[in-house]
Amino acid sequence: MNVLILTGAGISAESGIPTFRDANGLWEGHAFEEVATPQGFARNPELVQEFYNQRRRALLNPEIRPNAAHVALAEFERDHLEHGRGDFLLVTQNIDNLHQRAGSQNVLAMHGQLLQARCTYTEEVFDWTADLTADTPHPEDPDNDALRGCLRPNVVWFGEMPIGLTRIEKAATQADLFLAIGTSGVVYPAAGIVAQTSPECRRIEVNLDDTPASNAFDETIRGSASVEVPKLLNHFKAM
Ligand code: BV8
Repeated sequence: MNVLILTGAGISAESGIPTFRDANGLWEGHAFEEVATPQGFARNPELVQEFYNQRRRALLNPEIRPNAAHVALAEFERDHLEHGRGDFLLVTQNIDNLHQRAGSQNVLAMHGQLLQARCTYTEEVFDWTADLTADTPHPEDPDNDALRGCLRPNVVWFGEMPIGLTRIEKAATQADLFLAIGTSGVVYPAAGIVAQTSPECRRIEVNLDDTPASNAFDETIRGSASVEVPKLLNHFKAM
């Protein structure tokens, strides 16, 4: 049984990371065009850098930890691969590192990662936990003032190409089980992955609310990820 998982901000909500579209969502006070587009970054790099600096600092708070849903996914993946039950790929739209910290191995962060920075000249990617500002020196050429401020968050903004689309499409066409967890099904191409699965694939949506993508699923489970995901994965483990 080949398994493909897609997660969104809802899986990290119970870990204390605000989602995008809930009342106190991340975009609160900011139109996404301002803080999550290349145009917004070109218009006001300080605002955008600070938007991500705040989220990076918050993510590094020791209070923010993987929850039972992240842990259950990592345990299911280990068991699935140890018993040679088929392929497993976890695609996340989230830019936090909670899946990786929970022990998931086959994680594809299709919208990039908050704890990485990318050089706008060379595209080189660096692990990054500090603030990014216009004065941030290039980590490999710190004395070169011409390179100061050349690093941006390694995240995919609106209008930019998400990461790993070919790999995702291949996994979707070969999936026997597709779980979408904690995503509002609004942002493409992530929301279109369910339509790339074959008619034989069992598609299940785990989410608090109905979404525009709900009708594309064979089953919808309404509830909190930290409760519903461990329950659902235990059911499949027993199969
Ligand atoms: C692209 C990184 C082209 C940065 C993000 C018109 C129609 C269709 C598409 C478009 C259009 N106009 C423009 C587009 C394309 C656009 C798009 O989809 N726009 C939308 C708004 C209409 N997409 C893009 O631009 C993408 N790129 O298309 O490129 C291209 C193609 C080829 C070559 C070159 C270019 C890029 C999109 C990526 C943008 N970057 N994030 C950052 O994070 O700051 S998107 C951002 O939204 C996050 O990544 C987030 O993951 C994503 C989606 O949000 P969700 O994860 O779903 O979170 P949300 O809050 O919305 O929902 C949470 C859900 O969880 C809710 O349903 C809630 O009920 C539930 N929940 C809450 N708590 C719990 C829970 N569930 C369970 N348990 C709980 N406890």
